[in-house]
Amino acid sequence: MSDFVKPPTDQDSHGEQVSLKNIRGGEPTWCAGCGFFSVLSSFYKLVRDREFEQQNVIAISGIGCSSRIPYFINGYGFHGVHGRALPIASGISLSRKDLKVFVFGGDGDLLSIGGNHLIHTARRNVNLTCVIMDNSVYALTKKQTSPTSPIGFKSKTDPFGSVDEPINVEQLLLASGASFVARTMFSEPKHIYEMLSLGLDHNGFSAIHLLSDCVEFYPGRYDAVNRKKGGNFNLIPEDHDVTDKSAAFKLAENPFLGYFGLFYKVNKPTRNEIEENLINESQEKHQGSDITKFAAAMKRYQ
Ligand SMILES: Cc1ncc(C[n+]2csc(CCOP(=O)(O)OP(=O)(O)O)c2C)c(N)n1
Ligand code: SF4
Ligand SMILES: [Mg+2]
Repeated sequence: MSDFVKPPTDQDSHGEQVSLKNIRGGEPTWCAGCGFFSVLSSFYKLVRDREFEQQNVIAISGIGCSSRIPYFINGYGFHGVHGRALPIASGISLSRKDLKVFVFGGDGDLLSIGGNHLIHTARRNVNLTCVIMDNSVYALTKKQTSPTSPIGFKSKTDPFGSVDEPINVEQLLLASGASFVARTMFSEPKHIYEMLSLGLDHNGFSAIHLLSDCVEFYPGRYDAVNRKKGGNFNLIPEDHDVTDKSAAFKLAENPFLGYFGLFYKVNKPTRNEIEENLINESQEKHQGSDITKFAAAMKRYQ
C-alpha cells in the first residue's frame, strides 16, 4: 500500500506520459469476444488523451474476470479482495487528492459481496470513478447467479432458474445518494469513452454501469440493446434534466430495453473536501499545541 499513498516527489512529477503503447500491461487473459475488451481500450485512450502521466494512472479492483483489469494496465493498480475494491480506493482517494482513482469490478464484486461498500461510497460522495462491469453472472467462478441475473436464468446455483428479482442498478445508485450515474454498453466503444470521460471530470463519486456480454457463460445477454445484433441502443432523450433525481429514477424504471447515457449528475460536497476542511480547522485550532508539534515531528519519519 505504501507505494500508492506516498506523496509525489520531484522525480515522480516528471514521469512518462501515457501513450497507447506504454499503457498496455500484461496481455489480457479474457476469452476472445469478451465484452470487457472495449472498456480496457476506451480507458487506454482516455488516459492517453488526457495526457496522464503513468504514475497518476491508478486502477483498483476486487476479484472476478472484470477485476483482472489492473494486470492489463501499466500504471499503479491493486487487485484486492473480492468485494473490497471501494474501501481501498476510498482510502487512496482521501489521502491523495492529486490522483483520479478508478475502480473496476463485476456485478458480483460490486453489487453482491461489495454491495454495502457501493452504497456507502455513493452516499459519502468519495471522489472516484467506479465502473460496474455487469455481465449478469459470476463468470470467473464458472456461472453462478448474480444480483443482476434475470428471473429464470439457469446457473450452477439455480439449476431450475433464478427466482429472485434482479437489482435495478441505476435506481440503487440514485437511492444511495450517488452524485453521478451513467449507463453504457460494451458494443458502443465511443459511448463508453464518453461516459468514462464525463465520470473522470466529475468531482465526486461517479458510477458507470457497463453492460457486457460474457461469451462463455451468458452469451447474447444484451443482444436486445446491441445494434450489431439488431438490437435498440436508445440514448437518453436530449431534454432529460440530469439534475432531476425523480426523472432519473423514472428513466431507470425499465432496465431492458432501457436508456443509455447520463441519468444523473449534481454537484455536492465530496467526502474529500469535507475531510480536508475538518483537518485544516483542527490544525488551526491546535496550532502551537503539543499535539501539532508531535504531528510535525512524526512527519519527519514518514
Ligand atoms: C470472499 C470471497 N468469496 C467468494 C470468492 C469467489 N469468487 C471469486 S470471483 C466471484 C464472483 C465473480 O463475479 P463478478 O464479480 O460478477 O465478476 P465476473 O467474473 O463476472 O467479471 C466469486 C464468488 C472469493 N474469491 N472471495
Ligand atoms: S468467462 Fe466470460 S467474463 Fe470471463 S473472460 Fe470469458 S467471456 Fe469474459
Ligand atoms: Mg459478473
